[in-house]
Amino acid sequence: MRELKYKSMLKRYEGNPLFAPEEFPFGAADQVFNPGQVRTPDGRTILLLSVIMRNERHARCHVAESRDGIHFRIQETPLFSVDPEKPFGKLDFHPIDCRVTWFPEDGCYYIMRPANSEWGCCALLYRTVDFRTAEPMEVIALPHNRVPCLFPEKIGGKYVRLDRPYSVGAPYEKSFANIWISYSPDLIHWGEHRPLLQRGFMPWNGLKVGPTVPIRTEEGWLELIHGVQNTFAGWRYSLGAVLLDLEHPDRIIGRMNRYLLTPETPFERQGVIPEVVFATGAIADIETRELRVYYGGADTTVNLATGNLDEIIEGCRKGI
Ligand code: BMA
Repeated sequence: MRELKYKSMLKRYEGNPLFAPEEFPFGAADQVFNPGQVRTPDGRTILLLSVIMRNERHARCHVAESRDGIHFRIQETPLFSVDPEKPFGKLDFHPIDCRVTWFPEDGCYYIMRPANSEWGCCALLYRTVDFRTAEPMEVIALPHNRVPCLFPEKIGGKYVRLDRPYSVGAPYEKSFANIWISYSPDLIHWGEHRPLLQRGFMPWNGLKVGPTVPIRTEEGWLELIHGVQNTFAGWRYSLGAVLLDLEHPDRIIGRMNRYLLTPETPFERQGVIPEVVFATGAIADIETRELRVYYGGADTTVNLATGNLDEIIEGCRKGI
């Protein structure tokens, strides 16, 4: 591979991709991508892989588990697959892009994810304790909304989430999107919606910005975002970062203008959907200050990039 010219704050793992469809152990897959990600209290890394099998009509989600964050064992039975008989099953024909939040106060993981069907794309909420089964809780966003991300603790006594509702009315390829924040007493009923971050502060996010699961740091909530640029050759997805006030997460206290990661390697530039790096969250080690981002490349592979928390927070604060 040709040497990349610019140093990124996120360093790609030299063994990328971590998951490629050719190596999927349970049949012929075309896409293994966009993983939900979380670290368990006992230090395991859990990924919720978005999987599209060759010649299957619908996607599935398989859980992968690792002790070292590099070598994973994939569970054969999907955590989510399409079954119209299941609760919310008739809304749910494309179970990908899970957002996972470990919520210590409730002693469980919450999974928010898009559910796509002929009814449009709404968002579902699940709860799990073991990633073997997930209990369906509620439909928590109307179409079109595919990106709710839950904060890992209550703030001001309420659950808080970020999401990215679609604009409606524009032609699909021009439909823009911004990040909103909202609150709930019980995870089921959401309100007090407010706009938080607007697209278009740099060309790499000219069309859309969307959230990931926020990470608590001493300096504020570190929030990785995706940004979409509309080019004549199609959409290009990059990753960026903003910092939110710990007690008032509706306040942006820092924002990197540069992207953190943009499609540059063959795994990111070529695949089913070219020019995509896409993350649903990241895993931070507050002690070692390492940030690990498991991200989809070109909607085809799973890759890893690591960075230093302080450097990224500083980047947000300085607005580089
Ligand atoms: C988004 C989502 C992601 C995907 C990205 C690029 O809207 O659908 O699953 O990675 O588009 O195709």
